Amino acid sequence: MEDIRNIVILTGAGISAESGIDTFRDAGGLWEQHRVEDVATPEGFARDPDLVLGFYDMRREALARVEPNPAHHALGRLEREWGERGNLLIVTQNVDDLHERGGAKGVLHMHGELKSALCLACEMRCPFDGAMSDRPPCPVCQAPSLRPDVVWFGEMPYQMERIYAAIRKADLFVSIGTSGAVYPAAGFVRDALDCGARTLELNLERSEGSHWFHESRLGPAGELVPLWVEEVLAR
Ligand code: BV8
Repeated sequence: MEDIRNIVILTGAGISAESGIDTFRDAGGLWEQHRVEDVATPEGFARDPDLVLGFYDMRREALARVEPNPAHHALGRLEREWGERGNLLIVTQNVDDLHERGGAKGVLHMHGELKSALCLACEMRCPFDGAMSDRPPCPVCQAPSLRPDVVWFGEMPYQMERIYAAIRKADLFVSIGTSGAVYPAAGFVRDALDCGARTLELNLERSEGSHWFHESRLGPAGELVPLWVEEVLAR
């Protein structure tokens, strides 16, 4: 296999599924319990802020009851041990903190984070845990104007230029636990291909973008990711 120096990894809800966090599109997933339009759009928030704040409070609170799984720990190990061989960037669509709790440090949360708050009054972002439903004051300006610091449909994902710069230099693009249903993340594999990277998918089932991957390995992330990390570190 050709020399691999720069790796970009994209993760989705599937990497946290074995930790007990609902995915979006699997049976019983989050989008079966709530309409996207009602809880993950600016319009939904404007229409019923209590519903949206409660939806994210419930998900934030659930975080305290779950643990990172072997897939999160394996990526933390890969990041620690990849070292001087080249660059490694973990981009996640997930808003949970399981990558960090699994030991990864430089994770790029392109859709924001449950444990971050955005103030609609002063536009500051700050770490946040607890509930927003009771309208706590912004730690910076004290206004009761916090919203979840997550990227809703129709909003621009974070740090896109940094992601594209990493993809342009990537030798290997690995997609883990994502359905390939949401853009712009779902398009990254094509950008990676256009830049000459090898593309690998680790997923429970074939995703919507499977045909863009040189290789797809199907199975639970908790099994596939540690095996893949062993393999890539042993090269
Ligand atoms: C934007 C954050 C532009 C908050 C989320 C028509 C065509 C193309 C695009 C569009 C279109 N109409 C609208 C759009 C744009 C839209 C979009 O893509 N819509 C889709 C539905 C068609 N995208 C946007 O709006 C994005 N913004 O485009 O802005 C712009 C331009 C200029 C100026 C301003 C704006 C913003 C998208 C972000 C939305 N926010 N979430 C929150 O978490 O609540 S999206 C949400 O779904 C998640 O964050 C996640 O990112 C995303 C995808 O979900 P997945 O992570 O893939 O999870 P899913 O359940 O779908 O799949 C799980 C997978 O895991 C499955 O494949 C399953 O098999 C697998 N799995 C399960 N268990 C395991 C497993 N794998 C391994 N092991 C297991 N154990």
